[in-house]
Amino acid sequence: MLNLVLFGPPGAGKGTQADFLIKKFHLTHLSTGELLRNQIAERTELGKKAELYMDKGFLVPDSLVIEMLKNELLEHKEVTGYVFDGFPRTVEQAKALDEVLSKNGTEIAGMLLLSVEKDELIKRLLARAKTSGRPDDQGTEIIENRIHEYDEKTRPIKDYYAAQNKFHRIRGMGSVEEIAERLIETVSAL
Ligand code: B4P
Repeated sequence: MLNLVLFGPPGAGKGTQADFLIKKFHLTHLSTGELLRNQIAERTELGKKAELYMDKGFLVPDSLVIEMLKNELLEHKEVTGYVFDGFPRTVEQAKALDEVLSKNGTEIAGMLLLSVEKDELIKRLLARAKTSGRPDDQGTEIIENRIHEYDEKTRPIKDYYAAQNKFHRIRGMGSVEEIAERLIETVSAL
């Protein structure tokens, strides 16, 4: 199996680039942001709890997200690999992911950090706000919260993967196609 973690601040292009990786390497896309938005749309208990955090730009508690991810992995046993998009977002989540993958006899092959300047992140998310309808894209205050959560809770995961020699930084500025080429080159060399 080829399991990749696509990593980066909000607006780095994770969702955008995941599409290229799943096509090129025949992988399954697993976005916790998308799963959570589906839960909210379906008004499930999990969705109602998650919404309280997401709408303000805060991370959803680990226990909720880890449980949801485990259930999702159980549903897709016959896959050739995953692109984990937006998961893990805390060291706790990274450890839980390693545990569940190792129980299935597999592991993360590489963690790919899309590196993008803060001004550009805000510009992209405000542009998306016009069409996405996503409450967490509406306004710089919420977007700043998301970036702050990333800096405080998510960025430290970099060291977790670096210690396993799995960390790769990719420049996330430029056209979508240019960035996809950089990613594909890195993954091909794993
Ligand atoms: P996500 O859905 O993961 O949202 P995100 O971090 O903003 O990334 P997204 O995929 O949307 O943006 P992208 O960079 O692709 O999470 C949303 C929320 O869910 C979180 O804030 C949190 O509350 C919760 N959550 C999710 N997972 C969680 C977890 N594991 N633990 C706890 N909470 C969790 O793209 C952004 C925009 O940029 C797009 O409009 C795109 O078109 C544009 N873009 C991309 N590449 C570009 C380029 N090269 N040039 C110009 N624009 C570009």
